[in-house]
Amino acid sequence: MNTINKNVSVAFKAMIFLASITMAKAQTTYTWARSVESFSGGPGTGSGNNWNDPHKILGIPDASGVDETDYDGFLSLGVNGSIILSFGAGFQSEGTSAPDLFCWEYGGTAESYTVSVSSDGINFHVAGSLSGTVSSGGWASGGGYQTIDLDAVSLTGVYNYVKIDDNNNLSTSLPFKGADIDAVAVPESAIVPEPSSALLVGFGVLSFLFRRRY
Ligand SMILES: [Ca+2]
Ligand SMILES: [Ca+2]
Ligand SMILES: [Ca+2]
Repeated sequence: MNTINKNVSVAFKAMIFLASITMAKAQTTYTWARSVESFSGGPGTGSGNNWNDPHKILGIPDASGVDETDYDGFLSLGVNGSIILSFGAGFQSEGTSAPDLFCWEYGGTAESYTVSVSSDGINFHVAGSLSGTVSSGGWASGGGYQTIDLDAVSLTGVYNYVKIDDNNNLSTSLPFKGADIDAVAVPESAIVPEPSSALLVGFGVLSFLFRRRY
């Protein structure tokens, strides 16, 4: 292959690579809960099993199984159990009636739970309670999501934490008592961007130019 053809080939491969990154980004709609800040499991989930590991709530919905022999991928909160999650960045409502929080529960009928948000991880504001039939989530079959609109309850700040509290209502049998949460997400567009290092460098250059000129 001569040099020109080789350069064209390299450029073409680079274009394909950049296009694939752009397409992957365009398909990403949600930012998923990234870390467990605290977890207080209620009674009714046993111990040391698949269903009381709080990390099963992180990432994309992946709950699966049909009975106790193969259930996996969700966290059973237990009676009045509680978990606090973060997304690795602040998030805020979009200022419309569009959903701002998405909670995936495993099973066709979500056991009742309350969703709250907080800026500091200490003072939480109730955003709503969820229960009843879930909508198909497009990921794990057998479960689905329900949504919270922060604007409907005038929660328009920047929040860093989501708390989910089981309401001890319609609790299923041992060892799956309490709501069975598979995943929690905010829309990707709700994430409040941190000032990037490139932006900070840009401000530095601008201030240098202004200093020179004036
Ligand atoms: Ca909203
Ligand atoms: Ca349950
Ligand atoms: Ca999961």
